[in-house]
Amino acid sequence: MADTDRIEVLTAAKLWPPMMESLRGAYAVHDRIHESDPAAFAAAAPRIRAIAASGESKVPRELIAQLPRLEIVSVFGVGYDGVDVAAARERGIAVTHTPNVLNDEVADLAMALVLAVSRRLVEADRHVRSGAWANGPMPLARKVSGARMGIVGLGRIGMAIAKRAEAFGMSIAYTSRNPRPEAPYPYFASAEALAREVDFLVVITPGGAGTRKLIDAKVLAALGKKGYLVNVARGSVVDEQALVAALRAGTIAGAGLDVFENEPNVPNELLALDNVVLTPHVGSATWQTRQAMADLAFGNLTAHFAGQPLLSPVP
Ligand code: 8YV
Repeated sequence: MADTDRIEVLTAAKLWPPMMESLRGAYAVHDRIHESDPAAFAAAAPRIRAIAASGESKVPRELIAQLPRLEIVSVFGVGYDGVDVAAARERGIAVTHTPNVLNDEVADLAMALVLAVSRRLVEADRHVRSGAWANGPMPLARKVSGARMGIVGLGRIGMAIAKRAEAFGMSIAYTSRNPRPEAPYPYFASAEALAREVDFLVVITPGGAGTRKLIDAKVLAALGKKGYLVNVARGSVVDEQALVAALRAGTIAGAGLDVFENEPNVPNELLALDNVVLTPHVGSATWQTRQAMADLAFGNLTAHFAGQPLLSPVP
């Protein structure tokens, strides 16, 4: 039962336990009762003043409408495509996220997936463990150093990926909604035009309606049978059906995927393919980075309820 002297907070995700502990230390926390316990939610809703969400959370207009005292949605994650920001703004509800603190981590994972899929690391591990090595060597891999990388979405994380790719002697080009004059890389107006010119297409653009299925069959065809796709953004940005078809037909060479359309469900066709490396949305998942994200997400709530400026409101 909530202690009503305390500010009441609803969580909209299964949050990282240390983050949960911080929240419980400072607030009366209702853990996802809107999903699990309609009666408890109906009773608490008039008192709830904050939502603590994750990058994958859904905070739709309908949920916001049920919370008359809601003041802030604090997202534990940089992506906030699941939050109806327009609905929040209409009511003057603040929305915050955790930019910057995870740039390095997600960029590291993007490079790890580039290397893993092209150098066939997961297949190679299986080759050793299964004893297949005794029967012969692995098929050859694809060289990464000096290859051409195309980045879809040259924001903060995209720039961190570019910096790493430069250290591998890769050439870099990008597409994004608008060119970034300060970026020293060639700009392409579309993902399709970019895909035609690169060996690795790395997707790190925000999710949401504006980028839904941006990477479609045409873009994959342009990437070509020697090209690799890496997605560390949102599953919604890639047409997963088209990707499965391209991988099965050999229209592209392979894919490294950290995100999927309907997490945690991954299409069986993907599970069956050797030319893909799959990770379970772990872009920011290290102790160090999750702690930094928790500090920032919690810090935004603290600042708000202390009447101080927010640390990292969404743009
Ligand atoms: C998640 C993410 O927030 O930052 C994002 O946008 O997708 C991730 O960092 C994280 O998995 C917490 O759920």
